[in-house]
Amino acid sequence: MISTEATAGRRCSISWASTGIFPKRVGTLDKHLQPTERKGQFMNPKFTTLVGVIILLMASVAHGEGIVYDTEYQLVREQYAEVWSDEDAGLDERLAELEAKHGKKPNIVYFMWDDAAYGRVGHPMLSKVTGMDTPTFDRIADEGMTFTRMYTEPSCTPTRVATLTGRHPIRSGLTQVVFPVHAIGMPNEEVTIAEVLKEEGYSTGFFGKYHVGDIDGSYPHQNGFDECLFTIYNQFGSQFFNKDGEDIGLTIGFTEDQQDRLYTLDKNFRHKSTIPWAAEAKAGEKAKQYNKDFSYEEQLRYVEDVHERSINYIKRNADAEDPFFMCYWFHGPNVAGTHRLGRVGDSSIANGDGDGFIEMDRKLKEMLQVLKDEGIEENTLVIVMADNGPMLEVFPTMAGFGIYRGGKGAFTEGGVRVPAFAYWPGTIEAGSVAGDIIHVTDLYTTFARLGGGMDNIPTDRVIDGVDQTALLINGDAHGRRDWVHIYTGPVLAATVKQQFKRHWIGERPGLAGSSFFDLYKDPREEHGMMAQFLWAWEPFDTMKARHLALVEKYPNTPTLRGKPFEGIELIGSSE
Ligand SMILES: [Ca+2]
Repeated sequence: MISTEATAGRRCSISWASTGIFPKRVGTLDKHLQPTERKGQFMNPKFTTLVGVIILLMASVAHGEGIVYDTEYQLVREQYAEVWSDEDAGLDERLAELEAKHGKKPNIVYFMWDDAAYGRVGHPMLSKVTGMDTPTFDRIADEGMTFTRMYTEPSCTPTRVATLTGRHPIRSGLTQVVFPVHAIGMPNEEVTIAEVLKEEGYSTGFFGKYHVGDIDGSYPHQNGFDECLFTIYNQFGSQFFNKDGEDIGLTIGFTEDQQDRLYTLDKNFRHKSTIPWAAEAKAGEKAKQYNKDFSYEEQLRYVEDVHERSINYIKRNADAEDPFFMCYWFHGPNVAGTHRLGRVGDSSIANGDGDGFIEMDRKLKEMLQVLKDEGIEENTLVIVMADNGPMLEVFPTMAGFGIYRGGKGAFTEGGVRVPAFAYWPGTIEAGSVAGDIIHVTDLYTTFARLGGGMDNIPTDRVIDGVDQTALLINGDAHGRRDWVHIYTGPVLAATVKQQFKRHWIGERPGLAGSSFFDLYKDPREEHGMMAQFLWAWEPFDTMKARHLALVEKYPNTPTLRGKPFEGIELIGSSE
């Protein structure tokens, strides 16, 4: 039995773990999960303010002064103030050495793709289970870091907003996936990671699936990106919202062919097929519609063009004086596979999304090769990850693979725990595996730290992302988060703390309910427990209450609505 003191102490003395006296414990940061006399005090806003002031006064906390983190982080940071301060000093030295060596801050390439189950790539033995090989992902895992607990939001738009803003998307009012024509978007007042880095002189590029709004002010070139080719929505528009999509039953009733002729009165119920689903733009200029129409050919042209522009962007910026931040958010592979054009796939599940993964793997390989050829791979952090769990609703176009329960949209692990890797030769330990919890918002704060832009993070709102530079550089068990709140839409659906999880949805009022899970023993969340976790009832309740109390102090922004496609020069349809 390991005492609480010894468990917490592993972070203070790494050598303990290596002696074998204390088996490695992952995810336990907070010494106060179990009830203590301090719990009630944290509910008092005055006390919370006092803690905040104390933290601010501690000169040893050298990073992120003034940032309003979620309460949970404030409490954990207080417990590790000295340890993390020392660790931060070491990290600063390390980063300064790198900067001196390369003559600039690190480039950051953020490669994100759409919808995948944890384990789908980067684990060759599991890849064989689904009948495909993705050697580039395997190589990234071999030569970089695999995150085993990367949490996202449960769907596309929310995750993308979360990572751009460093905040749970409910805080900026964007809790739903944007489809044609919702006419909502990320408020321009949000300060994106591109803006944070731009302020430090970074060049910024966005290529691929953006999907955070269809109204003026929400587009990437209006939110810190210098040059962009971006989708307003997702892949459905180009692939399913057309006659081909209807012929194979993926869409019903979009085209006039399938509309009732006799009783249809309202001609405007269905949107016209001239909706722009992709646009290109430069900062300060008006965006221009990119897609000619809704077709699979247009989708493929887009995927190829995004790739080409990403590669060219890297080449153009490799030798530049300033570092660059590039988002290459792959427009697939879930429904961007090669199967519908009749190409020959390499996977054993040709005609499924396996082909799409293999195509993505090839593109990733090319991109990594360019970083190497340009001589910048040792000064470039590459993050590679999916944005949420698999979209199980379109089986068998997407495989039903998944070791966790649920897919896209679910608050169970299958919805929010995704394949994710970090690659930075010479800096990130090859073949390392992180058991620490990391949330997609953490990338915001971590990128800011690496780019020297912590001071550009706004201090008038809650920031959910915490700096995980220590995890990247010092490795497993150096993470700074042991919790995550999981929203589904605007509802706080579950909370994870350490290896435990509590579902809030389905709770019985007045009783804790069988809603506690031990994710180590029951990763699929199939055995909800109550009696065993009566100790955790109050700590979880308190955790939720203090998270929501901060929302009262810093209210969420209501969903921003506007006129669709304003700010985009439309070219119309070629049909
Ligand atoms: Ca997605």
